Amino acid sequence: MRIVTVSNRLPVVIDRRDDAWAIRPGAGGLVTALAPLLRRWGGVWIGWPGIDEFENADTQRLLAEFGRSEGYELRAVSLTADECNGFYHGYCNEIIWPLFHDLESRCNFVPDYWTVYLAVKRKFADVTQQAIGPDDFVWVQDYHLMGVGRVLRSRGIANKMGFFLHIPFPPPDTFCKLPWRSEVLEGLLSYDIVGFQTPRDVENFSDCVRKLMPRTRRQHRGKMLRVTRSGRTCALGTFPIGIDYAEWAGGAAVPAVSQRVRQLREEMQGLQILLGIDRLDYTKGVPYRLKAIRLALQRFPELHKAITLLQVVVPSREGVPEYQDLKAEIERLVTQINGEFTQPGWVPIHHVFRSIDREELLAYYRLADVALVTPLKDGMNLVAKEYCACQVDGNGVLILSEFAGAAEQLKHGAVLVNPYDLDTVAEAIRKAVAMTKHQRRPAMRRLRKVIEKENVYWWLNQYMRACGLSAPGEAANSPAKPPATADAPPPVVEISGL
Ligand code: GDG
Repeated sequence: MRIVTVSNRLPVVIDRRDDAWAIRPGAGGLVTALAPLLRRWGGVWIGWPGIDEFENADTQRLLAEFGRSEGYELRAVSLTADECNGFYHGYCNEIIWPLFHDLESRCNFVPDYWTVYLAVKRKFADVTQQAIGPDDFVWVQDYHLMGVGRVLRSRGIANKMGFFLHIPFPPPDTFCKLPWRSEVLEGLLSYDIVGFQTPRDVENFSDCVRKLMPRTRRQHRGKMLRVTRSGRTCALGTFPIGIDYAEWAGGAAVPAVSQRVRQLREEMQGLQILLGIDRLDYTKGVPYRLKAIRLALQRFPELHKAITLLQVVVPSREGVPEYQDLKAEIERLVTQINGEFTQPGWVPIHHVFRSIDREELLAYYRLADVALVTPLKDGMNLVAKEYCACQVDGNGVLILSEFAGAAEQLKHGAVLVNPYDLDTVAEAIRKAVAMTKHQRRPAMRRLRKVIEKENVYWWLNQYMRACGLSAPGEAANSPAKPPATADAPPPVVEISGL
């Protein structure tokens, strides 16, 4: 048996360097988690390579070479520019992404997007069908490809198939606005197992099934909910994705990062540092966060010259007008707030609009006295977990949105807030800044313990066990690879929602 994983993007970045095509491994939680599994079990990763010209001989050769050196095979799905537009930019980013984050007013329900999606999911199914043997386990990742399993079933493929949704699943009132709601539900029920980030998502999915498919049987077995329809059973379960804790904690403690933290501390002249790290996306709640900072500075003058917000926004989907508007709104708010409160020698907000390299990210995480992770809705939010893992000195405070999936695991230890409630967020900031080391340390210790135990390998093992596929010789919570150091070559910044 091999694992055949299917995701929108292949776990590599292919680009032109000095007039020649080059391939590099992608970074990010999914690659870190799945690559060792594929290496150990042998497997195939199927996805779009991220470029249109991939069919040229050079890039085909690069994919083959990369596969040989990594120990698993890469198979590319070729998409035309029109397909990328209708499927990825349209169906995925203008419909499913906002809808599943409860932001239906941002949806653009263009019928053609669905038509293109149907063609694209058939392409993914074609490549998958060619790649699998009768015993292989097919594991499809995330919202882009919910319907691939159903296409395969319709072609008589009987392999064990699983799906994992990285983003939230919305409640019925929201989900039912989707013109193709029944097709999407039926698509998901074609898998043997569907994994969600939180119990909230399983409950929402189950409520949608109850509402739209009343003749479906639902039955709890252990931690799983089994849904049976037309003789086929699909098991639903909660599998909160984790991070490679050892890698983050180890990376934050290497001498180069410690040195950078000392340097930044000197530059920040004793200020408490509040940190925000977000992809440019309206779900991440950056404008609300900035308004909460403004309110905190208006209400609590003792915060002046005592705190500074270091807000990193990573460019994403930059060609899309809505994202340009969001960028402009963030810039306007930062300018207004800095204009209102800056004094000689003190700026309340440092705004970084670019992606930062891993060593700098590790230093920011370790440096920050308070992390502000306040998405309006989020499947999990790995930034919250990475921040805590990097708090090797144990003095940080995590302010976390109750609407992030991570809140379920981190509610004991984090300061939970409703990101829309500016009063409460402003008050949480004041309290967090005033907390003593004695108050901070036990809470951070608790958070780190959960994140260390329920790490990305734990996530993988839980999922595999639920599929009846425990990895041979698996070490429950540990990677099958040496920990990376901050001296490793800079990884590519790849964020799954991009
Ligand atoms: C989706 C779901 C779910 C960010 N800035 C930089 C940088 N990053 C890295 C972080 C982190 C990742 O990007 C962001 O992950 P999130 O989980 O916060 O968010 P999404 O991209 O929306 O991911 C989410 C996730 O899937 C996994 O299931 O948690 O809910 O939306 O890893 O470290 N990395 C570097 N420089 C940056 O400037 N190097």
